[in-house]
Amino acid sequence: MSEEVKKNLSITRRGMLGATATGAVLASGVGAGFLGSTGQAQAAGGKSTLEPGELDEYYGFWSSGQAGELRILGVPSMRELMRVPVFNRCSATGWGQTNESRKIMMENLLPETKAMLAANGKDNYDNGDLHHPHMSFTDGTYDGRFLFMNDKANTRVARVRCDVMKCDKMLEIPNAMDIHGLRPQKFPRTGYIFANGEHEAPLVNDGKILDNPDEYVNIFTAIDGDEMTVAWQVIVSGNLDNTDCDYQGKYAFSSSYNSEMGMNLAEMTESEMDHVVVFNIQAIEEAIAAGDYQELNGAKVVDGRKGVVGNLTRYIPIPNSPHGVNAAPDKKHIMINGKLSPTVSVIDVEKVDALFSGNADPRSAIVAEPQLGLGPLHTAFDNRGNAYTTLFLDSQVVKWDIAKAIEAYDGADVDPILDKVDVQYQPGHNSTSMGETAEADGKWLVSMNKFSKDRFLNVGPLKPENEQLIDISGDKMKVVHDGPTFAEPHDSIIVHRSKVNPRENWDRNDPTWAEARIQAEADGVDLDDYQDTVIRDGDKVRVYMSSQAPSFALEQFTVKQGDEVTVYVTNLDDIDDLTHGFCMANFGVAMEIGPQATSSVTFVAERPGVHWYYCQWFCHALHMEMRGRMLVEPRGT
Ligand code: K7E
Ligand code: CUA
Repeated sequence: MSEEVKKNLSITRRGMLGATATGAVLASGVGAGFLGSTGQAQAAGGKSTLEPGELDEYYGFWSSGQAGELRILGVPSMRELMRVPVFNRCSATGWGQTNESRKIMMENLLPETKAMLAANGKDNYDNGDLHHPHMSFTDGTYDGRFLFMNDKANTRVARVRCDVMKCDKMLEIPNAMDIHGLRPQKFPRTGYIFANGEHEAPLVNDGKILDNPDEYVNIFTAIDGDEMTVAWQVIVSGNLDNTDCDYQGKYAFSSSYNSEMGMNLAEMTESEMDHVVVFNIQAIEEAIAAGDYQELNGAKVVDGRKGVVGNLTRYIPIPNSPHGVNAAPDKKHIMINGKLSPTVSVIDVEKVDALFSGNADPRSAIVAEPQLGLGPLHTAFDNRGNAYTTLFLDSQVVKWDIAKAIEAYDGADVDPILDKVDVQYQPGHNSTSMGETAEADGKWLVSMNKFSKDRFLNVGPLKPENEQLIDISGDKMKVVHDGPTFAEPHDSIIVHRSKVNPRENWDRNDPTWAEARIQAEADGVDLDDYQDTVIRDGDKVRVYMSSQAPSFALEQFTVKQGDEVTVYVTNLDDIDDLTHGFCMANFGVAMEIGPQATSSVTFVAERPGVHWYYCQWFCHALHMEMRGRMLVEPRGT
C-alpha cells in the first residue's frame, strides 16, 4: 500500500473513531456525573437498571468454576463487561495459544506434571476450575493491584494484573492436592496468598499407599503474592475447604469438612464435630527462619498436625462439615459456616491469642453460634453490624445481627435473625459491595444460586445458574434482579470503581512480550516501529509485522512446507479500543493484539498453498480488507 493511501485511510480511521471516542467520553461523563451527584440515593433506593450509557458504581469480579475464566461484571446492572481467560483456552484472544500466554501457563508446571502431560500428547492443561477470585489488599481494603484465584482442578493459583486485566502469573502448587479455598492477606498488605489443598493424600504420594489414612495429610500453602512463589507450607490433619484471615495479620483460618480423614461419604460425615484450623503466621515464619522445616519438592514445609507440640496451629472444634470462612468488616469476628449444621460459629480473633499462649479450651474462641436455617454455606456483611448467610437447603438468604447473636450465646433471650428472603434456587456464595473489606458499604448483595430451574426460557437439559441482586440498604432485603449465568460462578467480589483504574492502551515497555523483544533485537528488528521483516533461520521462520488499521505491514510472505513459523504482530495503533486480531485460516491459529501490544504465535506450516490471514477483531470500516497471504511452497521446491 502506498504511503499516501495509508495516510488517507489512517485519517479516515481517526475521523471515524474520533466521533466514537467523543461519544464515549460524553457517555462516561454523563454516567459519572449522574452517579456522582445522585448515585448514593439511587443505590439506597435500589435502582439496579442503568440507562444506556450510564456506568456502574462497582466492578464485580466473578469466578466461573469449571469454565476456568475470570469474569468482570458491572454492579448493580449485572451486565457482563469482560471475560479474562485464565485456566481455560480462549478462541477470541488466543489465550493458551500465543507464545506469551503459553509461557505464563507453563513456566511453573512441576516436572512430573510435564511428564504426565507429554504422555497424554499435551504440553499444557486445557481446563481449570476457578472458584475464588480475590483482590490484593493494603491496610484492610482493596488496593487495585492484582486479583488472585485458585484452580481446584489442577492445583494452581493464578494472578491477574488489574492495570490490563490479563493473567500474568500462574503457579502449580507442589505437595498439595487440588487448591480450593484462597484469600489474600489483608494486613498490612498482600503479602501472602493463603491457599487450601482440598483433598488429602499420602505425603509421599508414590502409589504405594492407598488404604492407610494415618499416612494421608493435607497441605496449607502461603504464596508470596509479589513473587508468585511458594513461601511456606503447613501439613495439617483433616482436609481443608475454605479459608480467610484476620485484619491484624496474625492468623489464617481454614475449615475442614473431613476431620475424620474418611475416604467415602459415610466415613467423612461420621463425627459430630469437625474443626477449623488456625494458622499462627508469626510462629510459622519463625519456624521457617530457624530452619525448623523439611524441604519437599522445593517448598519449605512445617508440621502443624493435631497433636504435634508447638505453636504453629490450633484446631477449634466446629459442628459437622463447616464450609465458608468469612472475616467480618468489624475486624474482630470470623464466621465459620456450618453446612451440615444449621449454625454459623463466630470466632472472636481477640480470643485466639489465648489458644496459643496458654492452655485455653479451643472452643473458648467461639463467641456465638446462632441457628440460622438449613445449609449455611457462606456469609457476607454490611457496615451496620449485620451478616447475610446463604442457606443452600432452604433456598434463602438470612440476615442476622452479629451483636445479638453474641448476646444470645451468652444466654440473653434475643433472636439475632432479622429477615429472610427466598432466592431461586440453592445459593452457594454471596457477596456484598466492598463486604470483604473494612470498607463494607451495605448497599448490594449478590446471591450466587446453583440452580435456575424455571426462572428462564428453557434452553435444554443444561440450564443456566441464577445470580440475584438484592438491595440490602433497607431493613428488609429485596431481590431486584435475576441474572442467568453459565457455569459456574462460585464466588465474586464487589469492588467500588474508585479502587480500580485500568489502562486504556498497553505500555510498549510491558514485560508481557519481553521474550519477543529479545528475539527481535537479535534479528535486528525494532519492535516499536513499522515492521515487515521475514527472517529465515534454518527451518525456523520469524515473521515480524506491525499492524495499523486497516492493514498489516506485510501483505504476503513465503515459507516452505514443514517450516516452524513464528508470527509477531505489533499493533501500532494508539487509539483507545482499537484491538486487532491475527487469524491464519485453516491452521487453527488466532490471537488478539491490543492497542500498543505485541503478540506472537508459532505453528508448523504443514499445508502447501496460498493461505489467507486476516484481522479477526473488528477494527475499521475496512476491517474485512485487513488481510494478507502466506504462500507455503511444497517440500523439495
Ligand atoms: Cu462454597 Cu468452591 Cu467457594 Cu463453591 S465453594 S459454593
Ligand atoms: Cu484490524 Cu480488524
